[in-house]
Amino acid sequence: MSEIQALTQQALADIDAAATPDAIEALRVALLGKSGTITGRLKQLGALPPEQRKAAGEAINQARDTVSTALAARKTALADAALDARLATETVDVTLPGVDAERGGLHPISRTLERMADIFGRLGFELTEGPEIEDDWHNFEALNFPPHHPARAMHDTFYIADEGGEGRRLLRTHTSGMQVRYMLQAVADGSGPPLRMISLGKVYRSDSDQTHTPMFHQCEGLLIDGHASLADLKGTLVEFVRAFFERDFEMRFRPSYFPFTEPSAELDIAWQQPDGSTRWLEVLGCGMVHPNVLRNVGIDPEKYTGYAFGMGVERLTMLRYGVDDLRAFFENDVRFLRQFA
Ligand code: 2NL
Repeated sequence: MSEIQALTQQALADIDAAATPDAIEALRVALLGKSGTITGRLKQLGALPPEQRKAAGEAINQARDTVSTALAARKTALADAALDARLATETVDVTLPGVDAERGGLHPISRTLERMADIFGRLGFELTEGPEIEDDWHNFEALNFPPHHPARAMHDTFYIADEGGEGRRLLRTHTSGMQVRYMLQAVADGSGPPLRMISLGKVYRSDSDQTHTPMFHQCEGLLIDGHASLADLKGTLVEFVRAFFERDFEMRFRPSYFPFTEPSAELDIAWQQPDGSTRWLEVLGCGMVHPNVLRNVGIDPEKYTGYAFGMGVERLTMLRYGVDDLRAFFENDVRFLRQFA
């Protein structure tokens, strides 16, 4: 066997043994690259006696072609094997069901907040939202709460630590501070009265048991103009209750007390029990705005009257959807929440 044939045999054996694309590339460089063995033989041709050059040249060229073909074939074989291995492990079962994008939904409390804003919006009430940290004046003083009203006590209200006296701040116990701000603003910029607005949002009381949570939501409304009457208040609230529950109820206004309204009332609805009997259920509190409140924001109670109302969002949500445990709204159990989505 000639030397070039032996070299070719060895090269073919090496190529056959190469197990990776990198090994193939290394062999190509070693054999056919600039300083490769076969390239070297071609370079040495010129040193041979002229009569030997033709045969030697043909032999080397043939070796180069053979090796080159073998390299390409081995490279393809390795690539095919790698692809087969991937196909065997990375199988995709196109008959499997697809992965659904889960669609979220609004929390039932959010749904009620939107529902209230929508119904009162159609009745012409402007929606407002405001700060959850209030000062004593906006939360109590302006609203005619006497200095020693129980709601102002430490055990009912969350006060900001280390603050005392007139300017002490607190987590608002109702959204009424917003009605105060709204009235002050309207008087300042001359846009009202007349005015009508609602406020929606979180309120806080230091209270926690089966039927009370330290945070809950409130919706409050206020209308002031030259001739607002108790009849207007009743008409508006009866209409709201019908629209909210999408049902007709027997309703009654029962006398009550709030510091910021006089007279004050609570609105009850006749609720049909599963056993066929009816029960009066309280749904909201309301009344005619106390003259002291109007005076406190610079509105003349001799010229203007107003009505106001307030309701608990959780309470109305429980009634509308038949939820019997307040805590369900705060546990974030999707099995409960997805029923409202
Ligand atoms: C309830 C009762 C009520 C008001 C809120 C109010 C606000 C101003 C003036 C007069 Cl600025 N009144 N708000 C009036 C009566 C009742 O809420 O049971 N809420 C959960």
